Amino acid sequence: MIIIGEKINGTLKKTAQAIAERDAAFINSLAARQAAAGADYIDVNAGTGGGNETTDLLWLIDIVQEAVNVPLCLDSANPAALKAGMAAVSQTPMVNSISGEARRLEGILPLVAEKESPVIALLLDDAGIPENLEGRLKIGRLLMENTRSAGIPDSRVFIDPLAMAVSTKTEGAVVAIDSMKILREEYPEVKFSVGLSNISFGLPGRTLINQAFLAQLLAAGLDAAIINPMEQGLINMLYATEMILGRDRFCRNYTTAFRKGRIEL
Ligand code: THG
Repeated sequence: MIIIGEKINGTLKKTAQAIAERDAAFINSLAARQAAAGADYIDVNAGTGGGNETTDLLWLIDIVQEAVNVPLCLDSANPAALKAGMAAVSQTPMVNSISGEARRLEGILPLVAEKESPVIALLLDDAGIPENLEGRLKIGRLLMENTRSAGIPDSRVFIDPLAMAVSTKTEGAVVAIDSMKILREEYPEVKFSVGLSNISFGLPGRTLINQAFLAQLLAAGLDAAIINPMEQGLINMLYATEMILGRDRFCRNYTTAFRKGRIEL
């Protein structure tokens, strides 16, 4: 599974402060620690509070690219910021994200097609996040129609089913998992990604909930997740579950991770 490190996010208080103060050491350390913990991509989200998102994003990109040799996941709803970011990166980034919102389809999809970037596609539209399964599926199908007509191969699209916090939506996880299962049948080449930790918002013992959800998502064929790669229990669960699901020949990944201290109990 592709690990996208979530910690450089301007909606988090400490990161927002570091961006505002241009505290390069703080950002550098977050990037380095996530890469060392196994992040395949580093998510960079400049947030929208206070500063200029495009300027802030470009600053973050520079710092992260100096710190690590890992591609970026450019996290913004703003087509102009994403365009500037895509021109500034040294390795093909993941674009996070398009959705069924007209502004994003029009502004971001052509950039993704041109640069041949993988892209995350959120199951929401101008009316928001649909609560029920049918609403999610409808947006998924619309998104696939759009990516296909833009010439983007299905295999470069990561659908994000958007799990709502289970504390407020009893079936938040189930709706996400079911939409994955159905869209996977309809579009066998398409990939799936989630922002994992939203599921546990507002509840105690969050890592336990994140881990239980991750195991179910992997069983349903999850390909990527935006997570905190320093959350040790989650990494443990990832290796064990991939092995249990028959995706780890001779248990090589699991045993190697154990030997190298990547898995730790
Ligand atoms: N899908 C996609 N992109 C996303 C999300 C998604 N990007 C943003 C977000 N969701 C994923 N990123 C984060 C980054 C940090 C945290 C959670 C998600 C985080 N949260 C703690 C919390 O919620 O309590 C800490 C908050 C704090 O420190 O203030 O750390 O779903 N495509």
